[in-house]
Order: sequence, then structure tokens, then C-alpha cells
Amino acid sequence: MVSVVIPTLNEAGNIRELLSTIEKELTYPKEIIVVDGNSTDGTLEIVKDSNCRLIIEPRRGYGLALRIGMKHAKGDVVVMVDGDGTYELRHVNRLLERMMETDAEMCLATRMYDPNKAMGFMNFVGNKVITFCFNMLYKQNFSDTQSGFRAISRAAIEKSEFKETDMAFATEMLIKFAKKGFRMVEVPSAYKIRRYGKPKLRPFNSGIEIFATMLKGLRA
Ligand SMILES: Nc1nc2c(ncn2[C@@H]2O[C@H](COP(=O)(O)OP(=O)(O)OP(=O)(O)O)[C@@H](O)[C@H]2O)c(=O)[nH]1
Ligand SMILES: [Mg+2]
Repeated sequence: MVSVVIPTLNEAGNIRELLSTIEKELTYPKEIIVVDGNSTDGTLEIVKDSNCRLIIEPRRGYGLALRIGMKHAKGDVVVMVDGDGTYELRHVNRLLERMMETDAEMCLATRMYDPNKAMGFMNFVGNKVITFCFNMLYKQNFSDTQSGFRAISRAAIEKSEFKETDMAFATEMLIKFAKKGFRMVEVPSAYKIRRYGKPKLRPFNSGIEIFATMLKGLRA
């Protein structure tokens, strides 16, 4: 079974279509867990109306929301994906198939070969710099360490202890998995510009946190 974990904070304009795409495209037995930060824009009502499991986590943090969702997941594989409709959910089976073919603990969707070139210039450059440093420090070969669309074996999650509560969670996971020697692979996917709502993450602060996490990881 696959558990899909989705963090949401005021994603009413995006979440309905995202949930119906997962229902349609994900062909494995599944459960969908939405971890909402107490949205006030109608997201909660939309999720309550669906077949998904809703967890309300009023404490702030993208990473915290994902970690809470993962604790409740019962699937052999956990798919994490943002609730803002920016990732190409039609590629979800590709991630799972690649993970199984390569016997990997994690497969992420890289946006670096995106035909739409939808990622903003600053995010693109920031991501390139972070990914380059990450690969050098942790001897990996990623093209997009900041992708939030990943399939992960639940056993690998259970063997790891995560502490980051915000955007740096995505990097912390790669660090912990790299140190354990887990196999991690990528598949090319597409990216889309957010259609509704506002970004909740602050790119500059996130960048600092991500670098701090990369340095902490070297010591720990
Ligand atoms: N539950 C919860 N979800 C959050 C929180 N912060 C962000 N999210 C969700 O996490 C996902 C990623 O956040 P985004 O706001 O899209 O950040 P971003 O991808 O850097 O920004 P965009 O470029 O606008 O997409 C979205 O689905 C958000 O709704 C939070 O504090 N709690
Ligand atoms: Mg987003």
C-alpha cells in the first residue's frame, strides 16, 4: 500500500484537483493523509468532503507537517507531495516503478529537466547552489535536492530520526539517508507555477536553514 502525505496551509484553490488527480492516477492501493495547519480559506471543508484522512496540526512548519503525516502512514511506501498543485502528480507511478526497479529506499521527482521551465530564476539558482554543495559534501549525484515530491520506503523513514520542522526537512532526509548508505534515485518530472494562493515559505530564510542543516549533518 502507498500512503500519500500532503501538507496544506490555505490551498483551497489547489487541493481539490490535486486529490482527484491522485485518486485517478495512483493505481496502487492507497491512503491519502492531509496534514493541515488550520487553514482558514476552505481547505478543511474540501478535505473533509473527500475520502482522505485529515490531521490538523496547528504548529507551523512544512517539515513538521510531513513528519506528523508520516508517523500516521501505514503504507509500505510513503509519497510526500505539496498541496499546491505545483508537482506533476500524473508521474506518481513512475516514481514508484523506478523505486522498485532499482530497489531504492527513495525516488524523487527532479524538476531540472522540466519542459515548462516553470521554476522561478532565484529558486532555480538557489537550488543549483544547494544541490552542488550537497553532492560535494555527501558524495551524491542529485540534480534537485529540493524536490518535495518523493516516494520513500516507510522502513527507511522509521530507521531515521528527523528534527527539522521547516523546508530544511527535505535536505535533512537526504543527509540521513546518505549517511545510512540508502539507495536514492531520481526520475525526471515537470513543475507548474502555483495557480492559487500564496507561497508560505520564505526562500532566503529557507536557504540559510538548509545550509545550516548541511553543516550540522557533517558533525553529527
Ligand atoms: N500543514 C502545513 N503546511 C504547510 C506549512 N507551510 C507550508 N505548507 C504547505 O507545504 C507546501 C509547500 O509550501 P509552498 O507554500 O508551496 O512553498 P513553495 O513551494 O516554496 O512556494 P511556491 O513556489 O509558491 O509553490 C504547500 O502545500 C503548503 O500549503 C505549514 O506550516 N503547515
Ligand atoms: Mg509550492
